Amino acid sequence: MSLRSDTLNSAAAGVRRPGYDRAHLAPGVVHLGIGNFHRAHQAVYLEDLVERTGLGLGIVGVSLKSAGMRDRLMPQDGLYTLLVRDGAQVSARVLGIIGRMLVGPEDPAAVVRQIADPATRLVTLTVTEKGYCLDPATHRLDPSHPDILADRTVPTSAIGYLLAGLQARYAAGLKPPTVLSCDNLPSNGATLRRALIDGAALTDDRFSAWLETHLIAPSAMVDRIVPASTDADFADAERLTGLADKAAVSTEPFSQWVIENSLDRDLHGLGEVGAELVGAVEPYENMKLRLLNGAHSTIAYAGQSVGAEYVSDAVALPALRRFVAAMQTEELAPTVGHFAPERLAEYSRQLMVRWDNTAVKHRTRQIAMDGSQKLPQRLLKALGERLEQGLPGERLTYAVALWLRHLGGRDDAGQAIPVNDPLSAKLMPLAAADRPAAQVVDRLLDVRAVFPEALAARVEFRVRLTDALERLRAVGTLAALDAVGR
Ligand code: CS2
Repeated sequence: MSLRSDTLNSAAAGVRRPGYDRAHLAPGVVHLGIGNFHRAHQAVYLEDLVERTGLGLGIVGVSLKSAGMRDRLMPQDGLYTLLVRDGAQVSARVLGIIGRMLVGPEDPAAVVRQIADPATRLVTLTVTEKGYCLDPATHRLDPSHPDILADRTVPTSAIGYLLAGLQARYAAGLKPPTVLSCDNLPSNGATLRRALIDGAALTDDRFSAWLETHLIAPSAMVDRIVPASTDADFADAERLTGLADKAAVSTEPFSQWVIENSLDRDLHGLGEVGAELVGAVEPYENMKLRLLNGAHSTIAYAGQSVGAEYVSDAVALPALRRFVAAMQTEELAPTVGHFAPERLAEYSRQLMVRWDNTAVKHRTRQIAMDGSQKLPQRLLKALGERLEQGLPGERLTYAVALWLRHLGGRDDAGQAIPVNDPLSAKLMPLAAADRPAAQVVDRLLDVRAVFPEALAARVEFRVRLTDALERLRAVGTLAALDAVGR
């Protein structure tokens, strides 16, 4: 039997399921970029909020690219199983907060109508770093981005859909909904707001000024490790609930959502279901983007070089584990600020425990994607700050070298590895494994979309980065990392 509204009551006893009447849900939240992360993170908080407050806010999930998620979820009436895995333990819960799904390319106007609908109070986004169509170094909208150009004809990018929906609200004399970025970008709310205002100004100054006055876009830090679903997830969902589920998603026990408290007052209830509402999100973002994501990218590139398929395999390699822990403690934590050193040390320790969770099958290949969009905020900012202050940044330099090596498309054994990056056509030839390291470094550091001028201009950094790349190539990833800082 498959999971559906009319079979839900047959779910195994003890499996938590929607504790509210789904028939009373009305679309109130539009989510752009509906994937596993949204379904294991924001959707859980919203489900809890609805259950607790009776606020009938359902989610309309929007896929901006393919129909896959809709095709799996809608035959199940939007229901899906969330598995929480902690080592050998796994628990299952069925969520029902997603009431509708739209697929952008099939019917762009329907998405625009949904955003424009006065009942839509909140638009959330998980479209990944590249989905914002920004210049990765400056984080300002790139007006020459192919998707932004395509938006002129038909909404294509998340920015394009939002602008079309917001413009319809403007024309109708309505207020905009709150927009809430849930991606790993620094000051993600302010960044999204700026991108929308700049995007509007490309065609209509008055609309842009209206956004400047009315648009509320809180920044938020989101954190939960959510891998792509596997057959084991589908099998476990069925075993635990008694209902077959082709949309099951699995995650870790940890979850965190820190939101700037300018959020819509009705949604303050999120604070009662585990979200933290704070005056300034930036310190939390800094902590997470650097200590978690910066280390994550490092683990991913090193892991890809040595054939470690999952994060838990990679951090089990003593040389890599020591290197990452030392990079967090010695080089990243001191750049975070705001929090007491003990808190940052505890956060880093806790991260290692999360990465050790072998039941969470998080592929290094997945994290290695889109490095050009990730490195600036995850590693380069901290490195630039340290060098600026005359502090050493040797491990961070090695982390950058790991990425350059990755772009060469070969692992330690000389085998081809996949490189998935929107700039790969440009970057891969520059980083080819048979080019001299000094040449790779010179060419890459000239890529202004990734490396800020101030960092690239540091001669000593150039020399050290070249050395690091040479060492990685000469002795292999683990031996090279093991020797750093000893
Ligand atoms: C990861 C993140 O794929 C990646 O780049 O670093 O998705 C990471 O798993 C999340 O930010 C954890 O909250």
